[in-house]
Amino acid sequence: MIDAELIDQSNKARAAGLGRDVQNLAERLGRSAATSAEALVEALMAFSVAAPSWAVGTGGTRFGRFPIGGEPRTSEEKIDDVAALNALTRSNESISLHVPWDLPDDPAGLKEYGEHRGIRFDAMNSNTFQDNPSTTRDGAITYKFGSLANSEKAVRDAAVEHNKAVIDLGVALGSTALTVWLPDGINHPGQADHRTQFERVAAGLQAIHDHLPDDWSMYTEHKPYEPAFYATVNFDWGSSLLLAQAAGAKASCLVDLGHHLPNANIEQIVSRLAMVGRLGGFHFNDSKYGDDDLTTGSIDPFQLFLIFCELIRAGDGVLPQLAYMIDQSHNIKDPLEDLIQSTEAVGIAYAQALLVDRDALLAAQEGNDAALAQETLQAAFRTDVRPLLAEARRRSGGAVAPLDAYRESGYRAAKIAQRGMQSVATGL
Ligand code: RM4
Ligand code: MN
Ligand code: MN
Repeated sequence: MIDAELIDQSNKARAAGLGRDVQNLAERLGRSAATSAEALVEALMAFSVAAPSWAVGTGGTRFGRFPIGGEPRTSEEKIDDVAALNALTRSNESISLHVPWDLPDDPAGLKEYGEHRGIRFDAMNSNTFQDNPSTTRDGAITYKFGSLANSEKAVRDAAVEHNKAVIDLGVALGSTALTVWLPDGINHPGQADHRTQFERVAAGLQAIHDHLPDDWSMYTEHKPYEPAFYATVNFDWGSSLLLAQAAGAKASCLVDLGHHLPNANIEQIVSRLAMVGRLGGFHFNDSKYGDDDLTTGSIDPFQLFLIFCELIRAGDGVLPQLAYMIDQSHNIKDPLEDLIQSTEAVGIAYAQALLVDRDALLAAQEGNDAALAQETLQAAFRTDVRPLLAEARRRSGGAVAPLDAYRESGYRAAKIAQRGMQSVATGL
């Protein structure tokens, strides 16, 4: 664990500087109660973004993987890493499991393990993009040609059963949501029929939906390509919406920021889905070309800001309660450092979106004053809100400078000593 004493020492050294920065910012902001420094700090203190269990290890690429060492070997060790992250940020209070990469023998024990470390279980993820022991059954069943859209009924049934089992496991862990990202699609034109595939997936999702407990939600996550490269069944937000509608009332759409064709206007997609009440959640990451899974906000922080503006618009001034998660693959950075940076980027975009003078923006929009509308957005986006994030962390018991504190803690070296240099977290 990250020692509270260490965080305290690290914060003490930064206390005076932070105090001055917050004070300066408070004087400059303070326009209205809703956008005061105090209101922003409180909003940030209440915000948490889930960490995926598969991102606490290095992901690698199709061409290779460079283990950083000390990577978690079990779901318990993944929880340890998220707990360490949360000790620093106080904004990552839950972990999202991927099954069967995470397949506890003793769910009640794992739940308790999380509880002792202050970590809840976020949305569950089902994996039908690989064969796995619980569904392949002696090689008779394979997802090579898809799961819910497979031409063989036995495979489709196995995929539905896997999702139901993931829901049951989630119930035992105290989770309340299932995210379904499917591999189904077509690699070669003519290989399968678009419509038949879609109808099969819709029917499968319906069956899975009917297994959800009353207080559960289900998220359909679209992606334009990968693992299928000619067409994927759930390829865009339109298909995702149709599938969520077909699945049932508890289903809504999950937007992974890396799952769009180049130049897609993601904030507009967010607006549309929110408008029809089917925006379920996010997988945060950033990208230049495709599903690059880079550090959130590292390539296009303005887009992230605009997405949060749409969220605040949807919640009429407050952030809607959706499933917020980071979904990244860390190739060359220490995963925990990358998650610290991504969490910070999400918080920055959130705070900046809260800062937007919504009345002024509306007046500019209704008055067709494009220049003033831009000024209004830029005034918020150009504000360095980082002291408010640091203050929110400090008040919650986290680190003013989480990356520095992480390095000072020697956490990675300790984990290398404990877990070894070649440990592996996920099953890819
Ligand atoms: C996919 C997608 C899913 C994630 C897998 C590992 O590209 O983003 O959300 O579960 O990767
Ligand atoms: Mn994702
Ligand atoms: Mn992805």
